[in-house]
Amino acid sequence: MDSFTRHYIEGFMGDVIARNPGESEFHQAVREVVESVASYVTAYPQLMDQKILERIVEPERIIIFRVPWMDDRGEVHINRGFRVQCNSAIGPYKGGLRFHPSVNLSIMKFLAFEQTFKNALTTLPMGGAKGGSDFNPRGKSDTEVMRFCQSFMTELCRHIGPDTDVPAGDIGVGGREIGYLFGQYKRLKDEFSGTLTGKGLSWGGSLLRPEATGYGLCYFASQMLETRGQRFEGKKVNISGAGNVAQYAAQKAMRLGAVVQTLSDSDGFIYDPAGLTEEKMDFVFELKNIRRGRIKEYAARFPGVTYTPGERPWGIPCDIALPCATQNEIEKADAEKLVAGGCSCVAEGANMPSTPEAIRIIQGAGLLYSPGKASNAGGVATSGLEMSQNSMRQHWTSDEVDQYLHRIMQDIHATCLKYGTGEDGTVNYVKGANLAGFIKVAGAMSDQGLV
Ligand code: NDP
Ligand code: 2IT
Repeated sequence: MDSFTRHYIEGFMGDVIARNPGESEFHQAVREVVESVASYVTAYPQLMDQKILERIVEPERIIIFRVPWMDDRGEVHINRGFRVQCNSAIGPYKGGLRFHPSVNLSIMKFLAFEQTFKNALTTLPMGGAKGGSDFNPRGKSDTEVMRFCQSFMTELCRHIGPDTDVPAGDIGVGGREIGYLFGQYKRLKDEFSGTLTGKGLSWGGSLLRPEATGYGLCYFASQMLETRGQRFEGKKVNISGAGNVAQYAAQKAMRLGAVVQTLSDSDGFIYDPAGLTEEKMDFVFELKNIRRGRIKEYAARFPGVTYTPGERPWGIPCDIALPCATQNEIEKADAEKLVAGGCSCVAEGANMPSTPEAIRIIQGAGLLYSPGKASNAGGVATSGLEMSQNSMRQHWTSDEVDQYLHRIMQDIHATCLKYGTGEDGTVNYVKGANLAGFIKVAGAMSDQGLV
């Protein structure tokens, strides 16, 4: 990189940090994109003149609101709700809702920013947004979750709609929460529309949406492995998380013949050297989605499995790592352990699970590495397919949706190769994903004038 471009990046980041003080996750996400696209931007004077990059890092709209609700004992609680509508250049705002105590403006803005580029990669017409609340669903009853969702939607419904902004799930928001949110939206707006995705199958949901992020991740990782003549079969796979993305990544990897050795939650991880089976997967689905228990119960249920509290699974030697829990869950020391353990591929299911230092180590050691915005895009892509089905008043078969999902993940992979292959033939998936997403969004913004 020449010194002019380096200077441009540091000047740009200095302004972003000054305008958005303390928002470390947002700075991290922006820096990664700016480093990927700076040479392109500085080569096109019209992009500089139109301040496209300066506009992309300023969300179009941010809504922050009070969410009061009452627990089962009659005590009143106040949470904070967010919706960050980052960019609508290529379609209505689209992105998930996260309910987790760590939620703050920085996390919402980084996720909405990442979503903008991810959605551009899907080939479908969707802008980027994210929302959520610092509400902690853990330990809450169904009725408490319902009251919270109803209060949250009472405000959010003013800002969303099938052609405006279409939320979906993310951490802490699954089928149960989407049901309560949809019910309240429909009641307040008197409208049965596709305003949320991840809906139940009998009320407008798409087959395969629950599976889509994890399955899409494995389809993408298969393509990455194929560039080196490898496949999942017989490989040892470490997965973090035990939620929606982790569960279906584990199921697909297992069905592709891999030995899935680990799952985790925020309390610790399980290591099963024999690997997951269909029977063990059924146990995990029931444990996490019905009983809402903790992953340590897996170790108590099956022989030969160990549970390690307070640690992540990256120290167990593996061939493929699929981080599927949360941001910054692979730090420098974790990346060093993965490399030392013989790992040859890291494909991200979560959003920004690797720190910049970790990415440098993983890429520096020559591992295959894909950023979440490319490899986890199957979830939002299938949300896009749910929107299409809702608009057409149709319901596609599982095979039809799976074929679309396969094709979209293949297209995203091909796009990463097109924009990310260096002169020496190595592929930088980060650069490929960021540059391709940026070029699409920037072109649309340029066409639409100064808005
Ligand atoms: P879930 O709520 O279903 O599961 C989240 C899992 O990650 C749980 O096992 C949870 O453990 C763990 N986790 C959450 N926060 C932390 C933390 N701070 N430290 C350690 N573990 C944590 O969420 P999803 O599976 O939907 O989402 C997982 C990741 O995938 C997120 O980064 C999300 O943004 C991303 N993603 C999700 C998509 C989707 O369609 N759902 C699409 C694309 C990306 P615990 O129970 O202890 O909290
Ligand atoms: O991060 C993500 O892509 C999601 N949580 C899914 C968003 C969606 O609209 O399906």
